Amino acid sequence: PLTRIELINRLKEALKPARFNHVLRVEQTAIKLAKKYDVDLEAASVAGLCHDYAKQRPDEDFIAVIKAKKLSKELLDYGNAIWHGVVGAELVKDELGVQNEEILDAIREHTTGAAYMTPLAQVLYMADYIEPGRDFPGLEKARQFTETNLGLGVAFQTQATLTYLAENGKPIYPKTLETYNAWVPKYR
Ligand code: DGI
Ligand code: FE
Ligand code: FE
Ligand code: FE
Repeated sequence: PLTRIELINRLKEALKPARFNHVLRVEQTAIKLAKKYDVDLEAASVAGLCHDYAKQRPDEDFIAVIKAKKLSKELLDYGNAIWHGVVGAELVKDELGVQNEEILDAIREHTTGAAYMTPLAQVLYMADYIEPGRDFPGLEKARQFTETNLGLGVAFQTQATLTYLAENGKPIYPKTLETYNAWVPKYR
């Protein structure tokens, strides 16, 4: 496997500076949350660094992977927002050599969440949302909830994201709805 420094060099090549800096902040936030919630720090680092590896790839790359790996055809109805995690994890595996399936699942789920998420996947989902470069209404609440209870943070983000998608008439990926049903009623 690549060392952290080697991974960072690969990410620097793959991403624009703003996205690269986001990835470094997500890594540090994920490590901080991992310490608090007793998650493997090395896994949190790799997941944080690699989660947006594929974000700047052209649509054709994702479509090629969906076909080559026979991933669900319903994926073709979506776009980069969904593909860069779900399909991007395959590129992280094949191009960066990350083999740990728990890390790959955390990357797959980092945008949509999932009904069942490991503590690592929850840490990545929240680190991406609350990293220090973010700025949106509700961010301070999201940070406080995440400090209080990781699941409460997951529920808060999921409710906010679904509300945003619905208010703006955006397509909702079925897994995003499953995440909502699994997490939001439980924490209200
Ligand atoms: O890649 P990042 O910008 O760091 O963050 P992300 O991967 O969490 O992406 C967040 C975006 O993804 C946000 O604008 C909402 C969007 N998103 C999340 N769930 C869905 C979705 N977009 C669509 N169309 N459908 C979803 O279910
Ligand atoms: Fe992302
Ligand atoms: Fe996110
Ligand atoms: Fe991100």
